[in-house]
Amino acid sequence: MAEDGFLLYGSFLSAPSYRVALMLRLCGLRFDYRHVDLAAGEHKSPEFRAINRFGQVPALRHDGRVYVQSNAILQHLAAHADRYRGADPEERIAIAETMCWEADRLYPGLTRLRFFRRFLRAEPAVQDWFEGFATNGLAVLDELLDGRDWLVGSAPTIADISCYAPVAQMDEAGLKEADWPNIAAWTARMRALPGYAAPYDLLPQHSAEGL
Ligand SMILES: N[C@@H](CCC(=O)N[C@@H](CS)C(=O)NCC(=O)O)C(=O)O
Repeated sequence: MAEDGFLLYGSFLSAPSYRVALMLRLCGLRFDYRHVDLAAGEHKSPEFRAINRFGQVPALRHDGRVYVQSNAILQHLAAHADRYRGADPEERIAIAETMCWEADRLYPGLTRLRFFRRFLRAEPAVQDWFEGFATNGLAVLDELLDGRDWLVGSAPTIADISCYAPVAQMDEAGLKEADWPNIAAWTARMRALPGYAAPYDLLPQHSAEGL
């Protein structure tokens, strides 16, 4: 177990796994990592269901407890590290609101478009439907970032880290950051944060699952 006592279960293909790894990295917290083989169905095994009752990655073991659901894990880490958590109660509510929206509208569209386009190579009508869902989410994100550097308050928070993870893989969904100018400027700011690492640089790849 890493000195800081964190063990992350995840997959290099998974944006929610990446967002937890990125938060740990940005907070300077060392962690051990265990790959969960989604293609082999390892996440549905009784052994893994005993770790995460929802049968999903990521999960984070810390201090004798397992934390699940990536946005809830970010909240735990923000409180633990006292980093990226917002300046006051008003900002913390706005952060929670943004992260609920992310899980509802941003992540599902982007991740499913990526999955159906890149991995399943689904028929065009399916890809088109998910492209609409994904681009609606991106349009809202672009508006939220209009005239501001960060999603909430005047400094980066877990709301930014949450939203950044699926956006970081949008090229794999066939979308270009450059088409959303406020998003493109914000991702540049995210990539300049001390400790930042890109998805495939942060989580070891397991080539058997193929990219
Ligand atoms: N809301 C969950 C979503 C996690 C999620 O969708 N994980 C995917 C991999 S990216 C997964 O485990 N999929 C398998 C499944 O849901 O059965 C979170 O944020 O942790």
